[in-house]
Amino acid sequence: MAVDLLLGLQWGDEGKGKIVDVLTKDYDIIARFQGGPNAGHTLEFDGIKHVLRTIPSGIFHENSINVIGNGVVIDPVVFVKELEGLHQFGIDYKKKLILSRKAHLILPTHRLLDAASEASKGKAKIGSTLKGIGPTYMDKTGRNGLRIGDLELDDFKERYRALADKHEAMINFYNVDVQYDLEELEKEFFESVATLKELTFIDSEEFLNQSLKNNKTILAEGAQGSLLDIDFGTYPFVTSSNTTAAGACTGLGVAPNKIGEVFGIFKAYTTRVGSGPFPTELFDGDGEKMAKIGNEFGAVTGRPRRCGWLDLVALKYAVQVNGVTQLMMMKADVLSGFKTLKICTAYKYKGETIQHLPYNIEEENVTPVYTEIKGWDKDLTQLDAAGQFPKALNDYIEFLEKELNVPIKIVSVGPDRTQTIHR
Ligand code: 2SA
Ligand code: MG
Repeated sequence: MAVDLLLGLQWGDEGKGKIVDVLTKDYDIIARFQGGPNAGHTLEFDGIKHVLRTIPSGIFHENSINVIGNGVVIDPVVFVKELEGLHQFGIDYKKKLILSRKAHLILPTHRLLDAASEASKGKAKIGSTLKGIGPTYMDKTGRNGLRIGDLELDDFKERYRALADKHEAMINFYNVDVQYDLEELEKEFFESVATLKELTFIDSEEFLNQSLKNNKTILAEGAQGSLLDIDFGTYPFVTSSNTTAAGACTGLGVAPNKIGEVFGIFKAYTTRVGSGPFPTELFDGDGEKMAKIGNEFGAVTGRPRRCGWLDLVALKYAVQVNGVTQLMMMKADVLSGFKTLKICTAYKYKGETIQHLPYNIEEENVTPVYTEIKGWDKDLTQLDAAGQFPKALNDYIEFLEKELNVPIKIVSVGPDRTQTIHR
């Protein structure tokens, strides 16, 4: 058996939560391998909207086991709030949620450090979600971090204190105005830790590899998107983990030859939250229309998302880095009513026309070159089979498939589970 991957190919918010929810019924195990509460996977069904942050989307399915892998960073405070949300919906999460002992902990001071770092950067700030992601991964690679397994040690409190004291000194070093009441934050942290300890902690790489041997099916659920990858994204405007396919190997402890299908999810257009380059960004009525019809506001911070045309240069790059085997195009319905659709098929870069993603994609270096395609008027939200697609939508899909050389197997035409069309 193999581990299938589900990855976002743009800057996050591609709609992974929805697809993982559609796919999970086919898998025994759903695993998260990177990121943490900076993710916000929105699922909608039976008229109710759920936002998951660290917990895998399979939690809503009766029989799936949900694993939080070693590559994830966990904030006990946010995590316990998420558990409370699940409890309200009558979900018995204790039986089907397990955490890797090697996953790192986000401390309250990591969040404060995130805020201090951002404040110190002024206009050059990353636009982070302020969840403490960067500082936690810094402590991981700096070999100072605390892990879920440490919660089982007798001297956890002392270890916590030593690291938190160091963080406080660092916060002071930034010399910016960050207000906080650490005592209050720590009270909340330790209360949440107590609840967290009621869950099952495991050596997840062992569990996952044994499960593969026992013919269990596993889906690894990515968070954020390929262009936010710490190595391959638009550095430094990225997140602090590997969001691409290789991150699933290191974040779960499964070997590359155990990876099966790689499902790549993209929006029919492009969005980005936070700072950083975005060559096809729109500042006109078309961009506003996408934002309004697509309801483009961040699931975590509520920030409005920047919108623009589909960037095929960037998408090809993501397909290549991840080895995508099947594509899923989300939010096709949002593009209904545009007379003409544009697809960026090349960049003008230093006087040349190029078709790959260069080192520098800042506005001053890159001008998108567009191919225009006729739009469609038809409302797609009520459709239930690919046979009902308007011709112009089929043309759009076929153009992308030809350029990307990967089949588009799912087209999403609305937020609900049922608005998912297989091709
Ligand atoms: P951080 O907090 O250190 O990871 O922020 C660094 C940059 O990464 C961006 N970022 C995101 N952008 C879009 N979506 C994100 N999460 C999704 C969501 C979840 C998803 O909110 O719906 O699709 O998996 C996300 N997380 C981080 C952030 O804006 C900074 O630019
Ligand atoms: Mg999202």
